[in-house]
Amino acid sequence: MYWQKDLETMPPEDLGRLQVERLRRVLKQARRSPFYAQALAGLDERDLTRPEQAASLPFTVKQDLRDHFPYGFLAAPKSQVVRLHASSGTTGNPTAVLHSKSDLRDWANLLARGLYMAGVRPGDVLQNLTGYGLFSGGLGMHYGAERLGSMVIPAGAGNSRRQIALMRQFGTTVMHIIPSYAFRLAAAFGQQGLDPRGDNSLRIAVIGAEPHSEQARQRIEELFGVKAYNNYGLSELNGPGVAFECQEQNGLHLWEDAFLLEVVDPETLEPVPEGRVGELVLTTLNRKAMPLIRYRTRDLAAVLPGPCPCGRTHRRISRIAGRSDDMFIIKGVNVYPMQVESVLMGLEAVGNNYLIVLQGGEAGASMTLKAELAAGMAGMNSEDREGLARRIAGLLRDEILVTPKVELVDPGSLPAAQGKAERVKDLR
Ligand code: DLL
Repeated sequence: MYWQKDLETMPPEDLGRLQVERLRRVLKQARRSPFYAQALAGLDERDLTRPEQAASLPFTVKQDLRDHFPYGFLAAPKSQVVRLHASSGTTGNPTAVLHSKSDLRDWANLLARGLYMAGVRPGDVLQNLTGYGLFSGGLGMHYGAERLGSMVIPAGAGNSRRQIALMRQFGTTVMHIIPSYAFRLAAAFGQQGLDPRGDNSLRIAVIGAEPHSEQARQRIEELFGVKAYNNYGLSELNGPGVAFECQEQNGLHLWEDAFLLEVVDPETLEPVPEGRVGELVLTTLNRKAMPLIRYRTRDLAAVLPGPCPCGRTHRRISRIAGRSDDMFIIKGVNVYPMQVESVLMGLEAVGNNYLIVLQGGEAGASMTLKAELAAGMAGMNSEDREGLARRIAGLLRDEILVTPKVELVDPGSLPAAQGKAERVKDLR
């Protein structure tokens, strides 16, 4: 049932002690980098005796990584670096993340742990449908699944026809996939006259890399007849496998022997209590080449209270409610795309792709929601379309306090991204 029982079920006090030990070690290591030599000058890590005292350390933000690109965070001799990944950011310098051999070993092990927790076993055939290359989802998941001992098909992103062929030829039982692509893949099964539920051997989907609602997860489970497990991470902190859902599907266990977890109010930077949504702040506890101390992820989630029936003691976080960068303000109201998505995906007649368009103009800002109809609904007459659009506008007004203009379009007519879906187009 467990990949590493001792670590996964470690009593919280022991886990705390392990964290302090590792925190001291990683602070010492971090100060070998040019950035932390300055940022942590004068620190004596032996003063830290409890994990909570990490709150006295300075934060690290993405801009620091950009400003000290490419080697300013390197804390080990360059000859020990064996891999580079980069974050998928679209603006400015990319952020380079450097890994040593032991970093890669630790990362693969964490992923094997998560996959095993979700029910993946040696003998499974895992098709990895995320991009290989600088993106961490490809190679990261690849080595984790190999470490576990499953057979990996390094299919990479896109080319649904070939994906489906591979799945059917090799009897794929597990797929690693970005949620928005899972919907397109299901549609591609249909276009070939195949049933995504019946015409493959899939049992498990591991989904992550972009925010998605609980409703989207349920749709993926139904479409493919699988269990879908959420897997969270970001390249700065390895990539996939920072937190992973167990078979209870009640939040994601964040691996606290590898990351020190804090949740802060993104405005005041003060800690928020358990159960309240805030920004995840993470410290790497094991990294050698590029330790990060109190890294502000920009991702919003809450620590969930109470123990998990699976027996693992590592605290659970809620699914990511959104990134603080994704939030948009319209008519004075803060809105996250996930709020819109959960309304849309709760309606059977609505499909899986949508786009929020924000426009300025003399009459003030406006929000238009373009949503695809569900596959069987393309023939819906205009009167019914208008009725459904009005209903969606009403549900959204209740959820986000703003009434958008809703346009229902035919299935497959909105642009589909190659990698992560873009949900908001801000033309203001
Ligand atoms: O997306 C790492 C990854 C790959 C995770 C494959 C899971 C599966 P980046 O490209 O650096 O790394 O993007 C990281 O994606 O800060 C979140 O905003 C978002 N994200 C990642 N996983 C989830 C998830 C990879 N499960 C950024 N739910 C993060 C919601 C997620 N958002």
